[in-house]
Amino acid sequence: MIGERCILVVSNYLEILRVIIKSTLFVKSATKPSNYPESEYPEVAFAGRSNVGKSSLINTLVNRRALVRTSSTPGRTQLLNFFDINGEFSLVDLPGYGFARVPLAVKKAWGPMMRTYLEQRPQLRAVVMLFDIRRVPREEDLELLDWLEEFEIPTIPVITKIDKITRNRRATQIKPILEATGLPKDAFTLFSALSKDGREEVWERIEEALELSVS
Ligand SMILES: Nc1nc2c(ncn2[C@@H]2O[C@H](COP(=O)(O)OP(=O)(O)O)[C@@H](O)[C@H]2O)c(=O)[nH]1
Ligand SMILES: [Mg+2]
Repeated sequence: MIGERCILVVSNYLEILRVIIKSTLFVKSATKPSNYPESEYPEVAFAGRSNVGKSSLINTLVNRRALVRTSSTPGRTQLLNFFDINGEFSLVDLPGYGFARVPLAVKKAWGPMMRTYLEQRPQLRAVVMLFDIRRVPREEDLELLDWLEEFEIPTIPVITKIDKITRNRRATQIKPILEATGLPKDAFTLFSALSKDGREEVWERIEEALELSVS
């Protein structure tokens, strides 16, 4: 896509962390709307290429080491995985993309599966979109941003694995991400599952999107 990107970026306007994790539960996996959980809890989904750190981010947010399975052999998950948090809202681990050794049929199914979810999930309040600090965004990343724009879904852009890059090289590493996405630097939260940097800020933005009341 050429030209200005017009994404609804979620702010962290409140800067107060309110959510307390009382319970976490894997609900189910699904590929199509008829299998999505019927709950009407507000929902936030996590998207990005395989191995970018989606599952690690969710585990870090909820303080569980392995609520969501993480993997060093990426590309297997081609399902939407739904998690219930506190019986108040849902987090969804979306299927990754961009792993070379995935059958063509699986690759082809990804686009329609994602578009269908983004279009047909009214309780979806925001998508956390992850970018690896060491990688230049690729076609599917930009395609996803186009869909988020098209369906007017509030977006929380996150740059992950910042622990892999020394502090003084970060600006240089981030530049191609800013250029490819057309988003300003302050649209992104910098995150590390290792150091937990950025955890609070991601939560603040999720809360903003969920409009959670003080509990
Ligand atoms: N150093 C570092 N490694 C990470 C970070 N986030 C994820 N990883 C590692 O990257 C690999 C893929 O992570 P995973 O969460 O499974 O990615 P997913 O495929 O997007 O769900 C795993 O080996 C994780 O331990 C991070 O912030 N820092
Ligand atoms: Mg994963």
